[in-house]
Amino acid sequence: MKKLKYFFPGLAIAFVVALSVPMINVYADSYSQNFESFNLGTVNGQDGWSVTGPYDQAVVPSPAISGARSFRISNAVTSGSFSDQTFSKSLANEAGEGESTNGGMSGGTRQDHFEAQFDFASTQLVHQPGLFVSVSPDRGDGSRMSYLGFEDTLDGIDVSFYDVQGTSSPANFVSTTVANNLSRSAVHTAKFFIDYENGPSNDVVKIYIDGVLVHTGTTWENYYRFDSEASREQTPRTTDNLLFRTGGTAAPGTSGFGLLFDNLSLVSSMNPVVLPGTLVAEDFGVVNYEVPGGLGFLKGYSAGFGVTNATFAGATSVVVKLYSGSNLLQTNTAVFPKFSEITGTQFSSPFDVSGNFDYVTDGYWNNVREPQYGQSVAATRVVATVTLANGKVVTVGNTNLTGDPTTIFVLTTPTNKEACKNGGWMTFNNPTFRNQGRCISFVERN
Ligand SMILES: [Ca+2]
Ligand SMILES: [Ca+2]
Ligand SMILES: [Ca+2]
Ligand SMILES: [Ca+2]
Repeated sequence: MKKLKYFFPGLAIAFVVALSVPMINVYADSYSQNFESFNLGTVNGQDGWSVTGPYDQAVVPSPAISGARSFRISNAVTSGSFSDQTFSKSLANEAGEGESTNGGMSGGTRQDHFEAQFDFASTQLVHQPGLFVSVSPDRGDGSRMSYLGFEDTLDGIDVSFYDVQGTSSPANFVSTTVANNLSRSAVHTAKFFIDYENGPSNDVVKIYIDGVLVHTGTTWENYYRFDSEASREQTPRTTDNLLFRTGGTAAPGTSGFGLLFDNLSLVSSMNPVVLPGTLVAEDFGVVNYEVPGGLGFLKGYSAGFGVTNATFAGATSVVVKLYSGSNLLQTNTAVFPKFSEITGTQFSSPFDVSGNFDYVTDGYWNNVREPQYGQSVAATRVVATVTLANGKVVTVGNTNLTGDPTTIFVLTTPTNKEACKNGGWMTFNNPTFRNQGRCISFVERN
C-alpha cells in the first residue's frame, strides 16, 4: 500500500510516489500505462482508449496516484449500456481458451493466461455516498469474463468480486467481498490473475489486493456457455482489455470526483506446459545375494524406482546417490547406451559395500565410492534424478530403508598392537573398542 497525497480540485499540487517497476518483459504480450503522456480531459481516443458515452471520466493532473496524471472516473453518470463505456487499450494477443470467441473485438495469437493490474485510490478523504465503479477483463464490447466492484462505503472502499458458479440458466452469479474498508488516504493495488482452461467450470481467477492473494474463483465462462440469455453466442469470450463501467444507480454528487486509476498493466501469455512423468521411490533395502550371470555377490543396498505417466525409454540421464544422513557414500550414474535397454517404468540401482559385484560386466552403472562408502556407517537415504525423454527432470528420495545395514559392514579386526595406536582403535568394528588400551589387550589375547 502506498500513501495517497491528498487532492483538492482546483489546486494543482504535484507529487510523485515511487513505484516498483512491473516486471513485464518476461511475458508474451503486455501493455502498461501511467497516463503521463496523455492529454488532460477525456480519455477517449488516447492511445487506443475509448469512451463514447457521456460518462464522468477524465485524465486529471494532481491528485495523481503517481506522476502528474491519473485516470479519474465517477458514477455521476450511469447507463445499462456497455459498448460506449470506458475501455482500455487492447493487447495485441488475446487471452482465452480454445472455444473462446472474440467477436472481432480481439485478435493476435490466442494465449491462455491473462493478467490485469492497476492502482486505485479515492479522490476524496471523505465518503462519497453512492460511489461505485466496476472494472472487468473484457474483449471490447462488454463481454465481461470477470469483475471487481469498487464501492465507497462509510468506513472506506470495499471491493467485491463476482464469478459464475455451476452450469445453471439463468447463471448463478456469486458475489464475494475481497476487501473491506480500504483506507481512502492510501493508494491500493488490484490484480486479476486468470488462467483459462479448455472446457467448462475450470477457469481460475485469482484476485490480489495490495499484493496479497485475497480470493480464488472462476470466470464467467459458464454464463456464456449455459445461460440462455447468451444464446446468440453461447461460448466463453476472449479478453484483451479492461472495461471501466458505471451502471446501476447514478450518484450525481460524485461528479468531478470519484476514483482514480493509474499504473495499469495488462499481460497475456501462455502458461508453462506441464510435461508428463513423475518419479516414484519403490524399494530401498539391504541386500546380500549372488547376482545371476556371474556378476558376483552384491552385499550392500538396492534401490528401486518407478515412473508414472511416462517410461524410462529415451531417458538421457539417470543419477542415483546413496547417503548416510547428509554424507554422500556412493553415486551410480547410468551408462549409455547400455541403460537405454531399460524402456519400461522401473529400474533398480545396486550399491555394493562388502561384496564383489562386477559393475563393469553388468554395464548399467558407473559406480563411484567416497572414502567412506558404507564400510562402517549405515546408508539412510537414496535419491534418484532422471532426465526423461521429454526433457523433464524428475527426482525423488527414499529414506525408508529395510533390513539391517550392520550386516553388510566390512568387518575389521586389529591384528597387531601398532594398528591400535594413533586413533586406529576407533576404526575397528569386529569388535569395537572403548579406548586404545582395550584394543591392545584384545590383540594380546588373540
Ligand atoms: Ca500517472
Ligand atoms: Ca479488445
Ligand atoms: Ca465497508
Ligand atoms: Ca474453461
